[in-house]
Amino acid sequence: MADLGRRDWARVVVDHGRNLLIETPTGARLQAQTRRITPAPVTGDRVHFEDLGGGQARIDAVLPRRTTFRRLEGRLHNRVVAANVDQLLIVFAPQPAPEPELLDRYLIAAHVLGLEPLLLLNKADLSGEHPAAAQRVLAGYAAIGYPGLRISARSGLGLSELRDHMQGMASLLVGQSGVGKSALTNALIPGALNRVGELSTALGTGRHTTTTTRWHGLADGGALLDAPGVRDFKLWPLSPQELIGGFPEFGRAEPCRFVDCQHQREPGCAVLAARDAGDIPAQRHAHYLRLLTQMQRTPAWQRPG
Ligand SMILES: Nc1nc2c(ncn2[C@@H]2O[C@H](COP(=O)(O)OP(=O)(O)O)[C@@H](O)[C@H]2O)c(=O)[nH]1
Ligand SMILES: [Mg+2]
Ligand SMILES: [Zn+2]
Repeated sequence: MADLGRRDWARVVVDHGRNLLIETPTGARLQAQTRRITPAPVTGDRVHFEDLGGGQARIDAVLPRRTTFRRLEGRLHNRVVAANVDQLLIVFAPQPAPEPELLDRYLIAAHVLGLEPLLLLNKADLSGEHPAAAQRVLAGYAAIGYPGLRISARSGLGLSELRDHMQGMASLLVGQSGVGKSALTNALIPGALNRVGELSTALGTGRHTTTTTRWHGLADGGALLDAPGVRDFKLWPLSPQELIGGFPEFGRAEPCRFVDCQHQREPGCAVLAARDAGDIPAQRHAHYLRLLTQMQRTPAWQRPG
């Protein structure tokens, strides 16, 4: 039997479908084509490759993934956009105004996919009314138990603390457009975007550079991944139990009368009682109900592969 462990492996740092850029443990970067293999390699994957010379390589296999990050595309297509991510850095800002429901969807995804969530309130250098509202959003999540940091890509506030949180981890930046993900990538890794931009141009697929996820390796073995161009983030079909797991404050309410309670309008529901008492944020429960209804309307309510 072939000893796969002794063949060359590399990290996928940019993927454009079947055209990829891979980086070997010694830092060499190669343009790679992939065979028709399953799963198709994505950014963050560790792959086995054959060096074809002249900076070209062919990917033969994808090593087992520790984790994946996905999103729903279209109605049912569950697309893996990055592999081997440890932590989700969920960025929001005073401007554009926070979308708590989007933040909730990212937090649910982190729970279901086994990623550590860290909320980042960027642009904390700004002052005034909008920043106060954003600060309340961060405080609300802190009360539920979600960790968060106030940072500024512009002034550098909080970035050393953020670096501590990133130590040795592969961290994926997510969040709505305009919150400062690119600015943050450049603040944490000066020149990172230019470097990858040049490499992507070399791939001859420059037009994709704004939509693909990129892996920026860090000296301590960790990495920062940014996924520019994602306008929205939709969850794939989840079971009620998976959804509920994304609301840890529900689990802290007293047990409900029915063990399989979905906290909609069941009698003896402790979650509804806690919401009415103000112990569970009404907005979080409303988001939960909306997502539950959406999931139940999905034609094939099944776990996508
Ligand atoms: N005041 C302030 N502006 C910022 C900060 N970070 C980013 N911005 C600005 O916000 C806008 C969007 O930033 P960008 O990095 O492109 O956001 P992205 O769409 O999430 O990648 C730009 O005009 C940035 O200069 C920050 O920490 N403070
Ligand atoms: Mg950007
Ligand atoms: Zn209940």
